[in-house]
Amino acid sequence: MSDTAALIRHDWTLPEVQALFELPFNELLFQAQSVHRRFFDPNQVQVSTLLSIKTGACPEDCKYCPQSNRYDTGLEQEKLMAVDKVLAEAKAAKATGATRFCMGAAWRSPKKKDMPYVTAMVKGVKELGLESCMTLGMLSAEQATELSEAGLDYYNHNLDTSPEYYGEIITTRSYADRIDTLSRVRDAGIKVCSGGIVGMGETVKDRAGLLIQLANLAVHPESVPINMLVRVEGTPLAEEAELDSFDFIRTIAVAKILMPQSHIRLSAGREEMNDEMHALAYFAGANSIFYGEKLLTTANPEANEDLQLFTRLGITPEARDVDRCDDEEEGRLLEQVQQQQNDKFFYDAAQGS
Ligand code: SAM
Ligand code: DTB
Ligand code: SF4
Repeated sequence: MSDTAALIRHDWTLPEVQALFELPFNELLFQAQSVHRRFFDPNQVQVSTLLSIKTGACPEDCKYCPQSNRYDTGLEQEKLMAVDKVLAEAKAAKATGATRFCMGAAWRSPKKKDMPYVTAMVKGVKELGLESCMTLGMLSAEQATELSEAGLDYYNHNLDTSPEYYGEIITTRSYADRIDTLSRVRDAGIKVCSGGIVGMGETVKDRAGLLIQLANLAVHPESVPINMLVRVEGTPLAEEAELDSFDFIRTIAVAKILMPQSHIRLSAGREEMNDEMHALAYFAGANSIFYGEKLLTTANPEANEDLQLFTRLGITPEARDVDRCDDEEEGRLLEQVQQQQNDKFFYDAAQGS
C-alpha cells in the first residue's frame, strides 16, 4: 500500500479517534501538521465568501440556529434575493480576493419554484470566474442533478454532531436524511462540503463520533467546516457554556488527521477567536475560512483583520482549484489584494494609527 493510501482511511474506530483526542496537545498538533504538509502548502489558506440568499423563517428546529421560526431571535425574515443582487455581491466578493462564493438559504429543502432562480445564481457566479457553493437544506436526486448541470462546484450540508447526540439538537429531520442528501450530492458529481458544530454541550465522544461519520463516508468530503457554536440570544443554546479554546483546536487537528486531503474550514465562531487561536487553528491544519464581516446572520471578523493576520503569519490566499486556465490572472489579483493591504498597513503604522 502506498503511503498516501495508508493515510486516507475510511475505517476509523471510536477507540482510535478518542485516543487521538486524548493525546498531549503538542503531540496532536505535531501529528496534524505533519499530515497536513503531505497534501497542502501549510502557508496557504483558501478564502470563501458567504451570502445569505434567503434569511429566516425556517421551519426546522435546529437548536443552535437563529433562523429557525421556532425561536424569537429578532431576525428580520427575507424572501429569496433577486438573482442580479446576488451576482452583484459575488462580483464584490471576487474583487476582495475570494475564490469561492457560497450561498445559503434558510430552507428545509428548496421548492420546485425556487430551482430556476438558484440555478441562475450558480451559472452567474461561474461566469464571474468564481467557484460556487450552495447550502439549501435537503436535496432530492433531481435537484442535485439540476444544480450539477448548472455548474455547482460544492454543496454544503452538515451532519452537525454525532448520531447519538443529534436528537438533542434537531428533531425535524433525521441523521439518515442528512446522509441521504450527501449521497445524492456526491452521486450528482458535486463536491461535498460537510462538517459540524463544536460547543453545543456534546462530549468528546460525540466530537469523535461526528468526525468518524465524515471520515468513514466512501469518499471524504472535499471541505469540512468546523463551526464553533455562536450562542445567539433567543435560541435554546444561547446559555451554553463557553467552549475551551484548546478543545476546539483539538477537533480541528483530529479532523485533519482523519481527512488529510480535505480542506478543513474554520467557520462560525471566529469573531470570538483571537489571533493566537486563529494561528493555532491554521497550525492544526485548518486551511479555509469564510471571509467578510458577516456569515449568514451573525458577525465574522473584518476582512482586513484576516488579511493583516495572514501577512503577520506569512500566509497567502489559495488560488481556486478549477479552471486552471486563468490561474495566472487569479494569482495576480490575489497579489494585488495583498499588496494593497500591505501598503495600507505600512501607511497606518507610519501615521501611528
Ligand atoms: N438550512 C440549510 C441547512 O440547515 O442545511 C442551510 C443553512 S444552515 C444555517 C448551515 C449550517 O450553519 C448548519 O448546518 C450549522 O452547522 C451552521 N450553523 C447555523 N447556526 C449556527 C450557529 N449559531 N453556530 C454555529 N454554526 C451554525
Ligand atoms: C457552515 O458550516 N457554516 C456556515 C456555512 N456552513 C453555511 C454557516 C454558519 C452560520 C452561523 C450562524 C449565522 O451566521 O447565522
Ligand atoms: Fe433551518 Fe438550516 Fe437553521 Fe436548521 S440550520 S433552522 S435547517 S436554516
